[in-house]
Amino acid sequence: MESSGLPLFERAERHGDRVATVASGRAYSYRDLLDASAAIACRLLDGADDLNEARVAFLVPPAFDYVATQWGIWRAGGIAVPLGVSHPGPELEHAIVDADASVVVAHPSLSERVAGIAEARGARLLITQEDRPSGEELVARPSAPRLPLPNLKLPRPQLPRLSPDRRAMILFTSGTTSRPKGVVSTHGNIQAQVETLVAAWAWSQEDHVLLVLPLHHIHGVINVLSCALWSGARCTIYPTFNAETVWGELVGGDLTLFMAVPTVYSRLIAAWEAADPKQQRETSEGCRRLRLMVSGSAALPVRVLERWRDISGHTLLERYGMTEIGMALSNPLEGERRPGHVGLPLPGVEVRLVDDEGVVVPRGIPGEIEVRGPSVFREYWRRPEVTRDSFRDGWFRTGDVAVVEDGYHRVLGRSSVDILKTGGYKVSALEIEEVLRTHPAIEECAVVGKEDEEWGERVCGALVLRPGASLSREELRSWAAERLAPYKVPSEVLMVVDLPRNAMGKVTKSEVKKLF
Ligand code: MLC
Ligand code: AMP
Repeated sequence: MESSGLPLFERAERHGDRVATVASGRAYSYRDLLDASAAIACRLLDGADDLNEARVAFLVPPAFDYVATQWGIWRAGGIAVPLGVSHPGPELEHAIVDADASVVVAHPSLSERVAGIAEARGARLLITQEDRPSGEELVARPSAPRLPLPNLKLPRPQLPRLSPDRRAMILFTSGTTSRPKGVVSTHGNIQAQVETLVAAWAWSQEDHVLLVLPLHHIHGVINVLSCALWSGARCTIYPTFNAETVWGELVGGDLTLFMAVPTVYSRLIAAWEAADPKQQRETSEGCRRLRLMVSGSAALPVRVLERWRDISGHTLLERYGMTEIGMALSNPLEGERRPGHVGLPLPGVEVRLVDDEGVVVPRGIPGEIEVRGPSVFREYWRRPEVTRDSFRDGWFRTGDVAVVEDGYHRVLGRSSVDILKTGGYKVSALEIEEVLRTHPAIEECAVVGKEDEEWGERVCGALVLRPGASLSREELRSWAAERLAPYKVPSEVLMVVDLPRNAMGKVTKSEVKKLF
């Protein structure tokens, strides 16, 4: 078959019979992945010779099907738009409509959630073959065509040749604007994001990584999955995080790497503390067999780092990144990993700290992190003005503030109070407020983040109800859960008579925070 021209797939050909992924207890080789993705690419092409950057949205839980679908979209010349499996209808609809997807691929267990959206838009709906545990009943679903099974040999036309500047993926990210915007990365961006981590953290084909993160965000997609598959390594995939399962893999398996958000480490610590002494000893010994454990996506509390070191013997390697830029700063693999710090620029990534005017700040003075290099994304999807405003002289403005101390960067926080990080997910207070305001009982509201050891921040909502209206916390939460991803639903809700405002009548978020 004609090669796609992309090194990822050429490398996979060389890794052939090595195990690429383990999911639902079954191992799949690189050859399985190449065969399945080629067959999916052919089905997507449907006789055409190139998808020419058509958007293919896919709602597939983390497993072999996810990877085969992602590769299939890429190999057909499409843009992969992964959807959040925990997302309710309105979030899925926003992504599908905003990306202007012409094809929607869904796992059979999830297809009903997107079938109506696809139909309303006239988009093609395709269903993946499911990795079903035996005995599970088939659910009723639309009679959409099935994507081919992994080893099904279909007659294959030539797949398109792709250049690195082709758009490859759209990941949705919350910003200060009301709805999430699509971050477009090219194949070249993705390659640069992967290569810098492979070099810095010494990935090799001997590695075996555990994936328990969602696959609609960069941490799971790039740092774990794509780095593993680029390296010829093995990736064991679970559809969701569960502390007991992770401990089981750490004790009984041959993992070499683990990467997660701070909340996951907090959960693992809690599970360890609840275990009996024998289990504690076994799990601690299991951890010591790994060569590296990484934390990122949110600030790692020093207390968590220290507790994890006591339990596992590992000093977590903390790094800093963002959907738009991949990873930018990292503590070293060899050498000092300094608690509370995110280290130095990764190979090939330029980082500078600037003041409000864009002037580089002297050492020791806080400044906004700006990033430049081949791993920086191409654009926000169909938002040329937002894209333009996000760059200054070719540097991407992250909105994060940091300071350099003794050569290492320390992240001090975000420049906007309206961007929260909860469980490693970025959420926009403004987006949540806009949705809450559509509730008939709500007159006004303000959403803020409350600092929290386990979640980083908790989403908190202060509500002013309309005269005579009543609304309980539970009613609000279940109403919001139908409209917002679970991690955006306020976990704390407070009814207030009025919101604190400044002389100009603007809500003062710092005062709202004090209410919680
Ligand atoms: C869930 N709950 C929350 C919550 N999420 N409460 C407060 N804040 C949140 N964010 C509640 C649930 O409603 C539930 O309550 C209870 O907590 C337990 O829920 P759960 O379902 O067990 O939580 P879980 O799904 O296990 O979530 C924890 C998690 C998850 C840490 C595994 O949040 C996660 O996968 N986070 C990773 C996100 C990620 O990949 N981010 C990277 C973005 S990329 P109840 O009452 O129902 O029991 C990026 C760039 C970079 O940031 O640098 O990497
Ligand atoms: P996202 O927009 O979901 O890609 O999340 C990126 C954001 O996560 C960054 O802009 C930072 O605010 C935050 N972040 C990532 N890693 C770290 C870290 N190690 N410490 C503090 N914040 C981090």
